[in-house]
Amino acid sequence: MKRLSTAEAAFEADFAALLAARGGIETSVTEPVRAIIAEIRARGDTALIDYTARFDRLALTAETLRIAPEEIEAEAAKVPPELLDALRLAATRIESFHRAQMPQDLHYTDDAGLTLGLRWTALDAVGLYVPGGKAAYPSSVLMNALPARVAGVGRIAMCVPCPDGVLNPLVLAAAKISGVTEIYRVGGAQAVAALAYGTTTIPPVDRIVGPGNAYVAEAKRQVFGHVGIDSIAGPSEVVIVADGRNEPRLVALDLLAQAEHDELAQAVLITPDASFAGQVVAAVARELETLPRAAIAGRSWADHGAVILVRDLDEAATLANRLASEHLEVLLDNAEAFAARIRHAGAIFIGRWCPEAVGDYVGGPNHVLPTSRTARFASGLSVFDFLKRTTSIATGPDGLRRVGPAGVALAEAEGLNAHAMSIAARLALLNERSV
Ligand code: HSO
Ligand code: ZN
Repeated sequence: MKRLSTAEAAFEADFAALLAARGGIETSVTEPVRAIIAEIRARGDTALIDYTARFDRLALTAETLRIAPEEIEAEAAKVPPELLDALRLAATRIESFHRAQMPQDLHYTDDAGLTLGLRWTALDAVGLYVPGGKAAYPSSVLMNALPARVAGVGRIAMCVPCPDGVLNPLVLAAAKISGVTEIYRVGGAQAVAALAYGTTTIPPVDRIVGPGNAYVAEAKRQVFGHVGIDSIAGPSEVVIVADGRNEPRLVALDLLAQAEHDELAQAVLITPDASFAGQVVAAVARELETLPRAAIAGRSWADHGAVILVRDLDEAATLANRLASEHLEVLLDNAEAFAARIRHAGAIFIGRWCPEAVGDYVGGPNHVLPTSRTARFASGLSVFDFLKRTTSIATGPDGLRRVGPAGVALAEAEGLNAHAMSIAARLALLNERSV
């Protein structure tokens, strides 16, 4: 864990090093992924079945690639009722928040007499990648699928690797609750390629979302352009701005909640209170003695954790903006006022009773958020990732008379004569008729 202090001369250099340490894209898998995508494009289902046998030790046929509805039912029925209730509560809250995001169309006639429109429509089909193993978070299924459904996407096709054929009941229950229309037991770059280009069994989709390992991320990069993708997620991160009036153990647990995601995750505490900082650091060490995921969380805290001592909360706000973190917790008296000063963060958690984990599961806003300082220019997943806009212009003779001549002038200046004439010829016709 690094200790920084704005009062020290070395601060700017230390802080720059902290910022620079994030990011970095895995590129060593570029070639193998290219080969996998080419195979899927050439041999479709057969290649998908071969790769699944090789990587997941699972023998599939064209009939069993897709998980049958009865199988989904049977697996989902294994989930304890209280856990199903929790999933449903989360789903309801996520759904209503995303419904509230739905934008309005535009349609108005302007001063020149042109009627201008902008209409939002949903994508036809979306692919949702769900990683296998421990990172198969049911909450992430809800966070990816529900915005698509709320946006009005017709097909939501999910791919999830099932090593040795093992299904994850909670993931399947989450898929069912959130309106996923079809589920395939395939993973890796081959699943991304199948979703992007389609096979006999898996019809192609228009956009692929969801987290995955380095192969999945690289495959998404390579199919981008042919289909849309969400942003490629880096390791998770949290910045916590806390004063000395917090319970050190609670702040330690919030830091560890981020650190336990990944050895590369980053948890940063910003505080004006040096003795409080010491108490939090001690509490982190204490909790690590018993935390089940201490190996991961301890590595993350040791390698990427940081405590930044500031002279006042103005400095804290400036640094939080410069860090542009995925998550920002504001554990202060006047937390709302502080949060209002933050412009760069994926999601803000306001007040001492609002740990980031609330937002991971049951808050309502999405937990798929921009990492690695991309909150400077990017946003979390929302209905907008599943919608697109079509604009329209309608005009009759009057509107054309008003704006046409300027269009002709610009077209001529660009040397595009057919453009100029397509307007000018109409203007000429209008002149003749009105004479
Ligand atoms: N904090 C993670 C999301 C997550 N947490 C899923 C628990 N499950 C990235 O925002
Ligand atoms: Zn989390």
